[in-house]
Amino acid sequence: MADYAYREIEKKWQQFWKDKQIYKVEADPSKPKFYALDMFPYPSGAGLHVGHPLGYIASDIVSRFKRLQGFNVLHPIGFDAFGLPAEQYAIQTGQHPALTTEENIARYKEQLQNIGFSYDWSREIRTSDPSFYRWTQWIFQQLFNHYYDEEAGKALPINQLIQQFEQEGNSKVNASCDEETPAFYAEEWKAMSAKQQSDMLLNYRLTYLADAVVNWCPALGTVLANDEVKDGVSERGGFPVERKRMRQWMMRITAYADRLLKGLDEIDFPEPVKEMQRNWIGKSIGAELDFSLKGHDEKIKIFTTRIDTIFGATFMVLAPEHELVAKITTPAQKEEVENYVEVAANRSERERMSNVKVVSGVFTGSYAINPISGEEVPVWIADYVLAGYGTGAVMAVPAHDSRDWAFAKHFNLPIRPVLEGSEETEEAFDTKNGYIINSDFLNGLHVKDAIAKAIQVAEEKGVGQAKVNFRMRDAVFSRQRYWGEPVPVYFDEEEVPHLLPEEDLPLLLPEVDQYLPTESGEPPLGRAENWKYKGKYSYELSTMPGWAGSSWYFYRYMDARNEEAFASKEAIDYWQDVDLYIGGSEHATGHLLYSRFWNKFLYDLGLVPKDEPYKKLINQGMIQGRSNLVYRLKESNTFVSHSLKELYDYSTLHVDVSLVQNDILDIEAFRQWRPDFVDAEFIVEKEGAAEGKYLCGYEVEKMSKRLYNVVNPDDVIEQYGADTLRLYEMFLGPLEQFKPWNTNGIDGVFKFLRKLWRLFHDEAGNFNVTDDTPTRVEQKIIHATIKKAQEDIERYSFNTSVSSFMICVNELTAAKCNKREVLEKLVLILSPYAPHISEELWHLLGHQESVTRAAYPAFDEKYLQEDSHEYPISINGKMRAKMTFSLDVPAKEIEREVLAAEQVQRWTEGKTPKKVIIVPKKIINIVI
Ligand code: ANZ
Repeated sequence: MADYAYREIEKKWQQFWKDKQIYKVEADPSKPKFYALDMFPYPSGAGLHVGHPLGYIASDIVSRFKRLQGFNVLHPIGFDAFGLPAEQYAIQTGQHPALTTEENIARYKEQLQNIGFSYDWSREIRTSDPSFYRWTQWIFQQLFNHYYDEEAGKALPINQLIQQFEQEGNSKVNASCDEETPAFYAEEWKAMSAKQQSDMLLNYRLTYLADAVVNWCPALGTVLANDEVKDGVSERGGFPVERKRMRQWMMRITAYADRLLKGLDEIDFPEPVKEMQRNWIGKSIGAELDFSLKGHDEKIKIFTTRIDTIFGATFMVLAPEHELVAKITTPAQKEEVENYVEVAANRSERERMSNVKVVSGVFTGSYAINPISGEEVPVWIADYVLAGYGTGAVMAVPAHDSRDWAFAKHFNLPIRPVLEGSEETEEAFDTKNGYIINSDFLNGLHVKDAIAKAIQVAEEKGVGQAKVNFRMRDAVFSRQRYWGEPVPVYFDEEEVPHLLPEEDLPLLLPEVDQYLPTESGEPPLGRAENWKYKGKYSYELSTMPGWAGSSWYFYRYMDARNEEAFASKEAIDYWQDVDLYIGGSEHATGHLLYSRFWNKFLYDLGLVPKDEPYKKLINQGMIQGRSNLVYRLKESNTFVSHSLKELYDYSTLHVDVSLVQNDILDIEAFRQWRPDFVDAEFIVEKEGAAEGKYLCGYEVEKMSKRLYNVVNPDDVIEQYGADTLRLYEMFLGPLEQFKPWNTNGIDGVFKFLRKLWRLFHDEAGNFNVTDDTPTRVEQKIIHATIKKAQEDIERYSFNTSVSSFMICVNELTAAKCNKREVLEKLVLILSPYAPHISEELWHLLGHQESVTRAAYPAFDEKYLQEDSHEYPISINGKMRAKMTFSLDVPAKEIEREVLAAEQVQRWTEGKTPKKVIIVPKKIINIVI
């Protein structure tokens, strides 16, 4: 083989790996394990672009490196195969989403295989496969069958709770449950009907049915989770989202809020992801206080983080949705209040929170009584108070809260400062670090002590207590869509939900005639004919959300074909957890919170060994597109080149990047591109390097079909090979950074591989490697590179490794080194990055086994040591000279030679120095 024939080489070894099942892995207790996981892709119709494999390449490098280091590496891939796009396509074309999904997966697989990933394909999973979603349904059932016991600090079987209800009611139960859950005695429990008992238990189950205000997206015909809604529109498709009250399956993730928060301290996640999760969970420590109402029996419960400011509470505000609003509104205020409530109902929480500058609200006509000071204060409603947070009611302290301040100013309500130094301020004085004034028994106390004191008094009076609040809400789990996991539940005549017996799982997704809601507004599953449990009971008609399967999929890879369990105990005991997880930062609060929650639940049940599923997370940055632009003269079909465009009146168009090389447009290809360009004319460059050519402009933006800047990895592989693609993606810059796909540098990487190839071949192209002993210089080159490459991988710095490989090959080329001892090591350390060429060279070097089965070479410090050092010589603190000494020269000898040297004597002028200090391998100091 004369030249570096990457096409043949890559095809050959991909086939070899497949035939020999090189990447198949089994649990092997004699070896340490390493689990490297990629966030599995949703197989979209567009296929992969060069941005998608970035993280996959990085995790593949780590996997290959760990294998060479003797680890047993689990490195699987699969497909997050349920989802909206396939279903939208089904609605438009009638094609079954399963078919679309199958086609898309086939394309993804081919593209992934072309890149030479070391995946164990025998463990491939698809969340839409009944053998997989059977276990998603099974986990759902376990959630239904458990409640969260605060005392035990973990999930326990619901049967234990039922027993307790039977024996002593729920007064001693300390469990996560709906706030409105009433207290009852054992007798009352026993007297309840089956339906009543079922409803009561729903207040405790970890997955439950409830009426919830949800994000309803009419265009998609479904409910969306908070993290699927961005700025009031659906994340997918950008359709408007409304607030609506609906009966939904919910996940009681709030039961795990505290553990989800604490767990963050133990895992190695990027700080921004941790911060986003902390904010999402939103733990806030404060107090609840009951204000009684003048003329009513009901009390208003408020949540405050600043009970120390209780003497500054000059009015109260309820959320417009608060249940007491209708009751306490006086006849005179009724009309105004009702109008206000109606308008507020149509504004999303986000809008209400972000639009704080527009102050609005209405007085209810009622007064409440401050339970600590006894003062009477007016009760208002305003939409800056959210129904879903805390208790949906606040005591307003305008002197110290900016929203309350704005409200008081607008409606001319009293403002009473209760913190030292706040009397004169022209805005809310918001500090947690000061002393209390104007507050009776709290006067003179520091905020912290005042909080403690006020809580103590409230408790003594029986009007309040300390309270921890979380911003996080329980997660809506229903989707009114077709292409998702069916919920394994049926309803009896009294609408009591029952789980399907385990032996009836999986509950298969039924066939329907159309993927649309029914006439009566039921989800698409309502169209399935004769779809009843035992021929008579209705199934749940909503399906699970996209995050169901991805909340536990990483366990399935451990034992992907098991039919008895989601994975065997042995497999889970061996693989334990994910050592390295690589994926996009867009999953920071969705998938990464939900899967941590499910994991903690499985941990509570003793089914998995670790409380946290992922040890380390890396977010790969996005590869942006580098778009090319052409400039068309207004109302003509003439295009003007980039540097001349300012002389004309033009409009800018995106041109497909495949028609452009190094920003030079292929004019003929452009004319063929679209019919209206067939007779396009061009005003070309008049001078410079691009003289006579049409020079395009460029812009860095999101990679997208619409902008014609999508680069398909298949094309890059065709032109340069997969090894070049892999190296190049890493070479682009640090893994976590956003960076444009700029093909201008790819030639350099390709040339590097050809140069590497030539190290092993003579001029005539014959393989030519000798068994001669390497020189010290050659040893130093290779050992320094081994050291650097290993350290780089260990800190996930892949771009710097690639440059050190380049330097190494340049230096070995300059040294004309073709020695086996050196080149073998080079092949090994390069093999995680460029596995195909490495496998080829490894075999050319005479090995029969795959390079992936070899061992990572150790670097030997002895070659890295310098044998001499150039000492700077400082005389009375000034750098005066430099002298080089071999490292084996004793200090006494160095001193003698230095003092005798002419360049030193010039400064010592014959005097005997007071001191000579020699810091080995650093510096020589002389003091005269
Ligand atoms: C009195 C007070 C005085 C407050 C003061 C703040 C400053 P975080 O930290 O986010 O939990 N609040 C309570 N429930 C609310 C709701 N449903 N909608 C809007 N605001 C609500 O904030 C808790 C604080 O936010 C509470 O403490 C309450 O105002 C307000 F100088 O009570 B505070």
